[in-house]
Amino acid sequence: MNEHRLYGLTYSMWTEQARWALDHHIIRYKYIEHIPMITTPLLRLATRRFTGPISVPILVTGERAFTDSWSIVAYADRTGHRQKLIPFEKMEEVKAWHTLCDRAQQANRVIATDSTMHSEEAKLASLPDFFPEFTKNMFSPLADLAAAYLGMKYNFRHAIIAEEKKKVREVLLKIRKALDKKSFLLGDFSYADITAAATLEFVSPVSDKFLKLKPAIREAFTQKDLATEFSDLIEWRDKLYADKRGESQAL
Ligand SMILES: N[C@@H](CCC(=O)N[C@@H](CS)C(=O)NCC(=O)O)C(=O)O
Repeated sequence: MNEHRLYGLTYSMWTEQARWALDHHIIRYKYIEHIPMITTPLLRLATRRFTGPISVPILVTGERAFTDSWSIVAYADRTGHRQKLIPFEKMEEVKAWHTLCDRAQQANRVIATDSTMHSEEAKLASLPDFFPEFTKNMFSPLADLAAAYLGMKYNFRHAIIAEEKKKVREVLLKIRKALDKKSFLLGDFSYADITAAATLEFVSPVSDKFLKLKPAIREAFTQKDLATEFSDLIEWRDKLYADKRGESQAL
């Protein structure tokens, strides 16, 4: 079988949900970390898409490139032999959760980028590791540039944080209501649970055991108000990880 390559951003909610699906189905892949602005040409080469927007996660198999998390999860389900994450009879429902959580994830990205930009330590921690530690202070403006780039690319330069928080909160309320103290959103474990759990990464990041974050980034990604209000969901997410996440190939 051809080697699979997954391009991603370790800390990204979209990358995490794609990785979880591949790991669930025990599909082996080589993981390649994307660095916004810098490695975009690599993504274009790998996908042969030379124009238009491009983002990670991207899964490249021998013949094809899957360029968003939903299509990667669907591919994992078609290829793997373990319990389906998008069961055929629940496809519409699972897709609706993907779309809903995507809205909260986009809002979370705005909030996390803003709080990173307000913390000198988080800005330095967000710089790629190939910059030696002692040079990072010098390159701190690059973090501002990266934030401006993401703001332009994903159209959130003029976003209002309180509005974005409201969007996240609405989605979390829906997750709480649908869970209603159950273990899974749709009766059995499915991708709906994965995308909801990934959304919570930018409310209160999961243990380093599953997704390694530098302390300053962990702090910047934590929304203390929502983490407190939705501590029941964080508890649910932690249990889901403990029971279902298994070993990640990308750590
Ligand atoms: N709809 C896409 C969303 C992916 C996305 O927004 N990726 C962002 C994560 S922050 C990204 O690639 N950012 C880095 C860049 O644009 O270079 C999916 O489901 O995979």
